[in-house]
Amino acid sequence: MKKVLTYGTFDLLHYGHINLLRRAKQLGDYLVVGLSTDEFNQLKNKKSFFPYDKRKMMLEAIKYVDEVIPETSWDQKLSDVKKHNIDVFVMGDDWEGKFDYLKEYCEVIYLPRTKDISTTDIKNDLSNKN
Ligand code: C2G
Repeated sequence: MKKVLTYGTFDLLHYGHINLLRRAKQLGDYLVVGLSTDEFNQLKNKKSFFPYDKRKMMLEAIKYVDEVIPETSWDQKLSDVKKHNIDVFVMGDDWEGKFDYLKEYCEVIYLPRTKDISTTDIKNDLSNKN
């Protein structure tokens, strides 16, 4: 069984996230998603609209996602790759090159981001409408 791993906040879930998760799953048979906790989001200077448990519930409802684990630190990726026997690590290409250190342990693939959609844009558009 080919296992795939990716990480993210996945707040205000949108089609850019779904495109990423669909393509990630197509690279293997089992997709593990490391979901940023609310505390880790603070380290990422991100304040998500939905708390971790709601974001987790929504991710688990997506047919491409097989397992959701908490992402609590920048440094857990290598141990996650080993612990979960990961074959392929995937991120959107806004992270191009940032995780190449994992190439010794698994395939590392950066997928093109979906254009013209982001959680930040959604928030800005909604606040401008009011
Ligand atoms: N993404 C995408 N296209 C978009 C928006 C997001 O392909 N229009 C991808 C991102 O590249 C990322 C994933 O969807 O691979 C999740 O995006 P975010 O929730 O914004 O994740 P991020 O804050 O980049 O967290 O340790 C890694 C971090 O946790 C990644």
